[in-house]
Amino acid sequence: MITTKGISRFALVLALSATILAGCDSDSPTSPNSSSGGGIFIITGDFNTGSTAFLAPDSLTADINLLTVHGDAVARAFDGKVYVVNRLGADNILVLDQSDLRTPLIQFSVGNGSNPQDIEVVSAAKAYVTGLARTDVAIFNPQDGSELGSIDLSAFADGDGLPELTQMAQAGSFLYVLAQRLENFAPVDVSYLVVIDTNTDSVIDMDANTDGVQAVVLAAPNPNGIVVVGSKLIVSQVSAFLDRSGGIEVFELAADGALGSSQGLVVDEQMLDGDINGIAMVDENSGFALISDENFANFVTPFDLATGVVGERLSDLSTGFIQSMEVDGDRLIVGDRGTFDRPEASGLMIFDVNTKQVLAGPISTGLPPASIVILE
Ligand SMILES: [Ca+2]
Ligand SMILES: [Ca+2]
Repeated sequence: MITTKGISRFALVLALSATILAGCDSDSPTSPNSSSGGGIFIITGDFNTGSTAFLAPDSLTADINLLTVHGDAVARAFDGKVYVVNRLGADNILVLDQSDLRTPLIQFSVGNGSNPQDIEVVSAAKAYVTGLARTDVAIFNPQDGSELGSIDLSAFADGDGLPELTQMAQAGSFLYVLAQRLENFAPVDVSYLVVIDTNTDSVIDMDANTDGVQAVVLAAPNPNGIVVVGSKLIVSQVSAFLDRSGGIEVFELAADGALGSSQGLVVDEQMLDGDINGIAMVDENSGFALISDENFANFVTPFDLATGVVGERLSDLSTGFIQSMEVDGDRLIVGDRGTFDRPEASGLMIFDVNTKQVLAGPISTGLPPASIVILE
């Protein structure tokens, strides 16, 4: 459904884009409502109450308040299903079919108090789950919620006994797990990238010259984003807040997904002019970083890993808290939560990844947007 509002904005954007692109040999301009796939699922919330919303591929108006979820939740999507990770206090995973986002297929516990952080689904009947209060990567069957096994990572814990296992990514048969290693939310010393062989569900030793099984030491501590794209594995690392010593580390990946060498911090927090809170990648070089400054104002900054060049901050954002952003084809979808003075700025902001210009938004999600997933 294209609304009247959508058509007028579409026409305006076409006119603007035509002006911008005049004289250059670029692709046709991106439409604000040209999703590459099955639409966008959004977790919304005000930290007390959580809900969900959906933006259809051909729409600029979201369907809101589809289903009540935990007030602190994130979503992932795999193979036609949406997985809602209900974090501390709920400690469960809710599974939806993307064809019916109002009716859960199953909701299963991942351990009381486990504070789940991420789920990585490798097949219909096998998923890996991390939790801040667990020292292992748990293996669940997301079809019936049964726990199939566990990969012990307690050897990678810091002094408080917990390794703070958070986000994961898969490449080939390899599972990459971030171990933040924090005490009271601050990095202790180094953080790790733990590599797991999903065929054997065992940790791969990344240092053959040292006794025991080692993980990879990240270039800076406190990782908060991991993306596999093309032949690269890319990790954002915030280090300590306000210290400007984090950045974006790039690893080469072999054709089978095995980890190659690190290029170190290709883009750092000095260049980004703030603390990095996450990344979204367009391709293996071009991406966007979520940045907060010394006043906790939030920004989105484009970068290029091939050249190391950091671009101008995107305009039209409120400077309010941004928890999530994702690339959808030629569009960047940013979840702007608005500011205290401008709560009406809350919603999805849509940008053209090539021109960096705003295409549409804010598109209201009911409660402010907290976690965005692109459906295939
Ligand atoms: Ca710890
Ligand atoms: Ca920092």
